Amino acid sequence: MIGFNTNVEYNTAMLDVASGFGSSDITMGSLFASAGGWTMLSYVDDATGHIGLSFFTTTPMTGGTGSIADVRFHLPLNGSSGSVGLDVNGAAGSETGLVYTYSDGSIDIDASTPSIVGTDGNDSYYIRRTAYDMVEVYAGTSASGTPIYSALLASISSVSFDTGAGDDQLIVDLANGTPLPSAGISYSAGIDNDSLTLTGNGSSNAAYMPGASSGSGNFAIGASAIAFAGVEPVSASGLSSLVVVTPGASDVIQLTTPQAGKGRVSGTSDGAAFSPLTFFACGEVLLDTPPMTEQPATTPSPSPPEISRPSSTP
Ligand SMILES: [Ca+2]
Ligand SMILES: [Ca+2]
Repeated sequence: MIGFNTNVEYNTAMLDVASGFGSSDITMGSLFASAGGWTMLSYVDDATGHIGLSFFTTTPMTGGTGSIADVRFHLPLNGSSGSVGLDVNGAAGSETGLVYTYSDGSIDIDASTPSIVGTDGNDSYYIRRTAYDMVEVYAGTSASGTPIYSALLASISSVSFDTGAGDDQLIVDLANGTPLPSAGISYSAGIDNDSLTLTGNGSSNAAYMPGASSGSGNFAIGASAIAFAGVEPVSASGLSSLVVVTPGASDVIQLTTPQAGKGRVSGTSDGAAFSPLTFFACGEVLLDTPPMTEQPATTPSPSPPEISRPSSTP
């Protein structure tokens, strides 16, 4: 029997690991997994910041490179940027001819780019700016309960949502102003039927810019944007001005009224379908189908909104 024990001590103010025996955050690393024959036991005490790892095998391995265990650290909500040390230790010396040494490590944390990762099920996230210029993210469809994430808007550069499989939704509330940091919001919605909803208080201007590949694009608000991928229905309401900018040179656009007071833009641009946009309660809606030789005229659209599009073609 060949075996050894390793401990990793970490700072619980800056890192989280799922607690208990066989923690879901600890997996056998590539070296031992590929060598075969190794057994790994793990125990995490997240209250004190202790990871205990035991490895043993009955079959000597010939050698190789890679990890022996992979630990998935999480940042606590509202964690701060900085470097946090990892104290790696274990029994001194060697066992059964196995020679090993330990060295400490560290993790550099960049808290300015928070990433919210969803599940394989249906996830809903709601993001808003507060009256005190904080960004708050809630799990759900409104600002109810405790935020799962919050930070000063000025202290972050971007927010990412990676929602994976399932019918996911992201609601961006502009009621207190834009919650978009300088580098914007990234929304990677994964497979299944995912939605993006923008709600304003009548004062924001926004531009819906579907990308060349279906389900992708940008929703620009002010100098920043929501970059999305894998999104099917998009909806926007309560905007002062909404511009739809198609990516290609040849568009086939349908304008429909799915229900009273709501408009819907769908169609293809250069033959590729773009995610349909449903809109309502917008001051004006412009359809910008480049290339253009003139600026589009604007049409006030109280309710239901009307669409104006450039009358000239290049
Ligand atoms: Ca999804
Ligand atoms: Ca999901």
